[in-house]
Amino acid sequence: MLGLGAMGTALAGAWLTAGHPLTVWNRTAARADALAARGATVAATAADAVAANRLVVVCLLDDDSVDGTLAGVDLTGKDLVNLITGTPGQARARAAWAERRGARYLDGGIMAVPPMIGVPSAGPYVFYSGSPELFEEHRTALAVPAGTRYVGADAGYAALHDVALLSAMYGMFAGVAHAFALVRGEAVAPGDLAPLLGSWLTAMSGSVARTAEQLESGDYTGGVVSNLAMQVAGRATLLRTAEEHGVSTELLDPYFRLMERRLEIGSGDEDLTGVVDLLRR
Ligand code: FVH
Repeated sequence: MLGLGAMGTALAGAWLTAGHPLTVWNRTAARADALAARGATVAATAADAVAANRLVVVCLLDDDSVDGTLAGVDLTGKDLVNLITGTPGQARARAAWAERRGARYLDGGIMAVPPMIGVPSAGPYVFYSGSPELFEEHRTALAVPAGTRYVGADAGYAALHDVALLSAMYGMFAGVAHAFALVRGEAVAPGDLAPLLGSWLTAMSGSVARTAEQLESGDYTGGVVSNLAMQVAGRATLLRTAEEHGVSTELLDPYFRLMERRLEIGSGDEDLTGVVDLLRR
């Protein structure tokens, strides 16, 4: 295991708890102390850690730190599992790089934060893509800290799924920030709004499946619940409320602009699925 930041330490801890023999390495050596006390073997160098076992798991900060850490390290015959959050392009390049060095490669995208690791009831999982043989061979060990979802032999697909989900999450965070900004300074406690926001977002999440159905069928008018023409008209209320409350509309504006563009081309009887097509360059 290379990389003992917040996530690497959580992963290593889960493997140790499950009784897996583990060799660890971290650039700042002191971060390995607690794991050593729990039975991990601490390697002096990244090369020593890689040499210790066939399965090599990397959880460093980013692609550059993987490059720097593994430069010149012999990867012949190794099974390299890279769990950094990177782009699909970086994953594909890293897979080709590993293959040139005689290693099999699996890329991972972690859908969890460190406290969820090793806690199945919290629902952590990791997207994996790349060598199917590597995945099958190490499936049991990989499933110890978090669930596994193999999404294809294209090494970029784990990152693609990971970044798609994270991007949707930031859209949700943006909406939540705007909602809290609206009630700030009013006699509405954030703690009172929070459960209402949470349950409303959960109720609205049903639209995700409808969007997928429309994208797959190509018919964006099927099963429309709230048409675009009505929603574009309604945006004025949201913008005016923001103005009345001294709240910037900078988080809402880009999405509303896309809705307007879609309406301008005559899609008023659809709902919001057409925005997807406007985003593709
Ligand atoms: N923590 C989270 O919530 C997210 C959850 C989803 C997945 N991400 C990704 O996981 C990767 C590691 O994240 P992390 O949380 O462990 O990150 P840090 O706690 O900041 O630890 C970073 C480790 O990387 C080492 N490191 C950084 N730069 C270098 C370098 N140039 N050479 C060698 N090692 C490097 C750092 O070492 P040190 O600072 O202790 O010496 C830590 O071990 C990441 O891709 C997330 O996006 C986490």
